[in-house]
Amino acid sequence: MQTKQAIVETLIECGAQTAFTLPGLGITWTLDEFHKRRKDIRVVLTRSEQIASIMAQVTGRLTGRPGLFMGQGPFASTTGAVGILEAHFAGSPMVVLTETSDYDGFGQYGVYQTMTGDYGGADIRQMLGSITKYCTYATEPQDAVYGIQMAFKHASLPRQGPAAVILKTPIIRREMPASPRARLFPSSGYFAHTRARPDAAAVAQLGDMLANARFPVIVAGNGVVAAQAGGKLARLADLSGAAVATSYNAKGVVAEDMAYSVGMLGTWGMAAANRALEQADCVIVLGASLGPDYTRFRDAKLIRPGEQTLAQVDVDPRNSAWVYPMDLAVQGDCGDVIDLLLDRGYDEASTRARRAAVAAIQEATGYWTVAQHTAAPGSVSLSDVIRTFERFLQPQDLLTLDAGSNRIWATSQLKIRTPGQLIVPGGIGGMGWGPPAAAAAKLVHPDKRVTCLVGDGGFMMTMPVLTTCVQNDLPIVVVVANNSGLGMVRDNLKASPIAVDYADIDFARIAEGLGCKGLRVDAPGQLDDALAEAHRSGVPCVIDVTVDPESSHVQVSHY
Ligand SMILES: Cc1ncc(C[n+]2csc(CCOP(=O)(O)OP(=O)(O)O)c2C)c(N)n1
Ligand SMILES: [Mg+2]
Repeated sequence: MQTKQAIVETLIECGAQTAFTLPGLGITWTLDEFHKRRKDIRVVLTRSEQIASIMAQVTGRLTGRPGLFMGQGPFASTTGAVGILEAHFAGSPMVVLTETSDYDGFGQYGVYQTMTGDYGGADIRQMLGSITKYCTYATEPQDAVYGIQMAFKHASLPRQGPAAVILKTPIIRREMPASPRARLFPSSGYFAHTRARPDAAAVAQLGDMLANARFPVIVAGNGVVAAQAGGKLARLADLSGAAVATSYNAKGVVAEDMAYSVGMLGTWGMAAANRALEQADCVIVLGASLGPDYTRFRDAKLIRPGEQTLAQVDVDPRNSAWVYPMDLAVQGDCGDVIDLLLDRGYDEASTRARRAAVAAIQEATGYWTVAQHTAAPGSVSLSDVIRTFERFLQPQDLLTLDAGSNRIWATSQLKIRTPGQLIVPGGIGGMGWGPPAAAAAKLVHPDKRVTCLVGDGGFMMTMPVLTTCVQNDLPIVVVVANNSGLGMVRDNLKASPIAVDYADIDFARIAEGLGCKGLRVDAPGQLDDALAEAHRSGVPCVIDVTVDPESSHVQVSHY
């Protein structure tokens, strides 16, 4: 057996169902083996490594199992770094399979494509080593098999993230040794794992904190998403009356139209969430890192060590009491901790008082309304776009976001009524993430309607994903908030705009050329019909929405 066959067998054994790739050199050498096993593992051809890596990351995020990205060394580690880095920051399980591109061992002899780390070349191990949680370099055939097994193991264990296997290219076509001294074993035994249970006494103390506080606020993060514990959290909030605020990654982990919800924190979140933290005497952080993006760079008014009672739960003890000192830090899976918290009683009178406090905050901050902004004739405002989404989104929908002003209008104004419906680039927030994310979401959930909201800038980066959607029958709908430029940067530059304006582009016509349906919207109210028509069409569709450049994220940023 050649190594390439063992590689494909091992990937299948490790549970990989789909490989996203744009192949080259060593990866090309493996493809005939994928062809033989095409009933057991699907290979999705993308139009760039960037798109492949994002699709793999989102597959990991949505399934909880590593998404697989394969690409040739120089490109997987550069163009493809976008999705890997997002997985690294957002804790998405993902495996990267790549190679050194040194052909039949010419790493020392020249500089074309060489990624071995030899003189004149580049060191892919260093490049990927800094953006993955596990990175191995397989220089022998058996290392390739064991490396893949370990990559799936590391990517899957908390805190989940990307793991890379770099193959020294010549081994891919070499024979597997019949009985290597470093013996190989079947994959499944390497995934043996039982979760560490949280300490019952510590959770009892946490329960006392929650029960005895005047106004407790729970901050839910990615850990609640990863533990799929949104439903339990909703029950706990119902029972205890605690307000639930979320990080950016966890926006919508509980329905944002519930009485206990105050939405997402931060400058680009909801005023109600920030106000709730200001008023809290107790903050319980569940699986959230408390990163600067949603704590407003440790805003002194929000989380106040010494003044509020603070507790943090995380699967990784290094991530508790990281950004702020805590009164209590509990190691454990958020779902397990919430289970224990649900087991105790909460005083009904204080639950009622807390609910009234949340309602007062919602009322005072205009939680139930979308900010108004009227557009110039012939265009729509981002306020109009978000209002349409409030009407449009049903339980069968998934929505992916991208970057820019359009995203900030969504995170700060749109209430997600179906838990888990929103899929965001909460790691690095790269432009161009939303369209491949939507394509991957449709692959994972073919029964759902999938829509992406993206700016014209972001869409131009990954527009070719639509051709993969056509090829694989993935009828996603992309709503392009087209303000002819990098709106967010333009708004920040204010009076001295430079390097922010694009010429007008007709994305509906481009869509037709790519084999999709294209629609145009240039007046408020038209988007409702366009969304309905696009989703009825059953083919990938682009809705080019002329957005008033005056419609800015500054209008909805909180303090
Ligand atoms: C890949 C990448 N490059 C640069 C940035 C920095 N950035 C954030 S928003 C933005 C402008 C986005 O423009 P567009 O997608 O058209 O959205 P708009 O702000 O116009 O709604 C830029 C350049 C980024 N987030 N990602
Ligand atoms: Mg734009």
